Amino acid sequence: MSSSLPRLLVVTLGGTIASVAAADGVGAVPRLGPAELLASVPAAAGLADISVKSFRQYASGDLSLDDIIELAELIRERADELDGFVVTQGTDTLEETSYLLELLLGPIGRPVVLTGAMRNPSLPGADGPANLLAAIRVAVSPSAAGLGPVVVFADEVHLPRFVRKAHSSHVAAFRSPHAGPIGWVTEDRVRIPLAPSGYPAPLRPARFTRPLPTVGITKIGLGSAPLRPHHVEGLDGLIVEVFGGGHVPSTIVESLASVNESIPVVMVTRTGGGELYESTYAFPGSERDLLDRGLTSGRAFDAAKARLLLICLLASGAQRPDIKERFDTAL
Ligand code: DAS
Repeated sequence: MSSSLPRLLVVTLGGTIASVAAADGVGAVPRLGPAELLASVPAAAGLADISVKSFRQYASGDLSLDDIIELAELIRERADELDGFVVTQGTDTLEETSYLLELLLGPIGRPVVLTGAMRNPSLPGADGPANLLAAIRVAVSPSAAGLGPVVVFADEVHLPRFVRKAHSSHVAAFRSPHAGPIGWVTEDRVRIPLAPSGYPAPLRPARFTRPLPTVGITKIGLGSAPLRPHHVEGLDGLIVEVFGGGHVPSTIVESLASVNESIPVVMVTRTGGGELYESTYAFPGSERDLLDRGLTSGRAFDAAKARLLLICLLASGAQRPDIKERFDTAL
């Protein structure tokens, strides 16, 4: 007899949520598969007809862009036969994998929910089971169906374009500067009262140039020296984390402008929040100066997400005006 429950695919990629003590007993390594993760949340069986896929077994820093591109294809291929997807992985790169999935999938009419854990299953107060159960609740909730991928963590629902891992060890490590969480889970109730005003057209990896472009990130600090050619050797694009609303020491402006002549340079604020200015200051090294010299404003993006967006745009063959336009409109 076929079940009337929503059909859900749980895809596991490793991370703390799947980690157990290493062979020598020191530290934890990803080893648990989906069946073991689901065994920690018996209530899930009453919520969905769950199938599983062990996709990767990595610390999340070892996931590649191609891993996530392949995951996006898997989700796209199976979207017709399933009602939702849950992806479990390490938290270190969750803010990036979720955003890459948002860029590649957009809202595909099926919830795609990413989660993980800050404490592995052997630690007191392990948060994996609670996060997994909350993620499953969101993935079977009609309120998530019209959205693109979301991150569910510590009972909050976050949009990938905003979410950041903002603490190295707290269980509530994820925050969304600018927007805050768009929803929450309380007991068995999923509430998503906020939704983005739109999604740009999904990017098509089938059309990406290979190998994928290489985009670096440079953070400007007090007294930073001008960039030299070897700093950008081999790069196809550069993200520069600048002071405040869009400022750098006046001594490095020429070097940034010169790098921007050969590869696109996108600036983002190093403050962790807020959008760059465009017409507030006019001193050498100000946002106005840098924009006049052709640098692209990363608007309110953080460096990690700006890097992913620039990689995808360059891989799609985007030229400078397209890149500027996408950064201007992507949030
Ligand atoms: N920081 C660990 C985690 O939270 C490791 C990883 O990201 O895989 O899962």
